[in-house]
Amino acid sequence: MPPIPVFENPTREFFQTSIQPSRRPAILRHLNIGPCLAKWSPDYLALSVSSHKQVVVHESTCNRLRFLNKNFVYTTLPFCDFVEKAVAGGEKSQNGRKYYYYRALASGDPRSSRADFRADFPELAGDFVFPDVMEPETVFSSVFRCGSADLGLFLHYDVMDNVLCQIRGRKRAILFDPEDVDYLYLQGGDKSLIHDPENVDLNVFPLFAKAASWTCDMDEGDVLFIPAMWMHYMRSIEFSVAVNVFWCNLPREIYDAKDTYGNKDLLPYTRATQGVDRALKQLDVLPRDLQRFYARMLRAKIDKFLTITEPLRKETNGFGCGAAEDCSAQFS
Ligand SMILES: O=C(O)CCC(=O)C(=O)O
Repeated sequence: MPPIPVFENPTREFFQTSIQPSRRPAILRHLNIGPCLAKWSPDYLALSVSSHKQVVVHESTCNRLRFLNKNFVYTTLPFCDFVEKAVAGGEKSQNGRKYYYYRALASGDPRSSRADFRADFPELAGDFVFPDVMEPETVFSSVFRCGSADLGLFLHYDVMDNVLCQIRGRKRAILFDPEDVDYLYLQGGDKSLIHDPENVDLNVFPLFAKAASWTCDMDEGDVLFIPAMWMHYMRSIEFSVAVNVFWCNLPREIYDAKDTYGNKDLLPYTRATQGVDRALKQLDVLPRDLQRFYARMLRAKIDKFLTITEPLRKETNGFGCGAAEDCSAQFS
């Protein structure tokens, strides 16, 4: 398990010239994220946010949320009731154990607008300072997240660079390099069939044994840089509050304009898959055995592409030193 390197109070320049181009995750420690760190107790949150605010949350009797083969329901609650339930989450009650997770959506129509923490939570906006690592004009969305203790959020990727600011409660983060995607059982989208990478049945998912998990336990105040396409699984150790900020690390026109969550695949890939579908359709006129023969020839082209395009990182950790431990020692 490679550890995720830690950087103490990196400047924006260091982040943009060294950490971000490495395309590796990193913990950024002691950045200024504002008074939320001292203020955001469950009571403060419940009392500060308007009692009229309704939120749509994930509710489950299971503490490892699965997106594919869903084991949760969406339920609408007043925000203050949600906080109370999330804090009590997992406690045995008359209705059995229930766990709660909230991923803020835009207060307007979430199908056409993106979450914007300052607009969605005006009462809390002054408490949170965006980490000063990305260019402000590239920010895509900012998402308030809150959930019960010991709750795992399914393994998935996003298509934009992201900083996850952990404000309340410790959290375990487990990430996977996009180079390991062949071992992660994606179902043609951003979610994996493996919902809990801490407990994987290798009889069902044997390739998972080849994937290297990048792990850290985040403390309150830690900011995790999650580069685009790095699969991530998060498990709160305690009642958890976080805000994450997605930004466009590539030119805007590369992204799907209909994306409001930061997880719709990039347009060049969407076009490429349409091209593959068209290419395979060309084979329809052939007998089945020849279709399969030529499909294999097409696959060989992609395999060749993968062998001639070297991975960005090989032996080094991308920060110009040999092992992540050396590097974190150098900068932390
Ligand atoms: O920590 C969480 O609750 C989930 C974080 C996440 O999925 C993200 O920042 O993209």
